[in-house]
Amino acid sequence: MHVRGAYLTIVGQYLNNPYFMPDSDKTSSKQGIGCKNCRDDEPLGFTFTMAFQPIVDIRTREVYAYEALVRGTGGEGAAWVLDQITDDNRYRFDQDCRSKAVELAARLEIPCLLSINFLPNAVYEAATCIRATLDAARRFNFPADRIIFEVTEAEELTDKSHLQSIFTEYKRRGFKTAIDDFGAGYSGLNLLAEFQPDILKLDMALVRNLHQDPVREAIVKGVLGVCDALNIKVIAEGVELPEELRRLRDLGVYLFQGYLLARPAFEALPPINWPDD
Ligand SMILES: [Ca+2]
Repeated sequence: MHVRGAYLTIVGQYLNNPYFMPDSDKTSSKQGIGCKNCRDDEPLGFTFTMAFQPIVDIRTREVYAYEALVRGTGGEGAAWVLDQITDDNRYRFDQDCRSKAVELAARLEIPCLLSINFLPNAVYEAATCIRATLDAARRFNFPADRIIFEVTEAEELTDKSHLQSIFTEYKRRGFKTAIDDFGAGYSGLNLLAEFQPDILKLDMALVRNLHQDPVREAIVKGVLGVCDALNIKVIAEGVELPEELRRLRDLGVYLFQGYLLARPAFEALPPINWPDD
């Protein structure tokens, strides 16, 4: 019986605040929504699309991945899109988000990884909820092993074993997994102790002004040590200042995302401002 009612979404960003994360779903414990809602062909009732923001490897000056972020078709921000979601359309929306991200990634000929966000309490059964993504990957000829699923820890996880089962299933299907916004949420190192993703994204709050902040630097160093020992890649997100990038690079980080490098681009792959040194 599917009673897990939270939703899965591509987590978008406000135009003026690229790192906006929506509040955890207040209706996440609502009962009675299940597989049927995914299968129904009810129209969504609104249209949306995606912007893409690169995650770059400064060692090779190549794009490591593009993160897909929801947008209105008229360029409206993520909040506008998320405001359209109701109990009746959220599963449809979840599935459409995945398909849309994969479709656009294929159309834009993204040659690297594609990163898709989801909220863990949104998936009631990993194997079922993954089917549409696999279908889209097949339909648009986008390899499943080039898809990363980012799960934010900004939402309190009431059931870590559930998240673990989702990640296990995703890995089994060949997807990559990432913990998003690490350091901003509830679980932190406890979450990491439960399972080890392929990738960890350092939250912008840890990145911000790290070059002037010995405390943040010490925390980041510790996290990097843990990730190194566990063979987890680290992405610094929300990088805005060259000094932040330089200090993180000196600490061993080489994957970066943020306004310093590129803003999200509407249905497009933006140019990248590579650091000078
Ligand atoms: Ca994200």
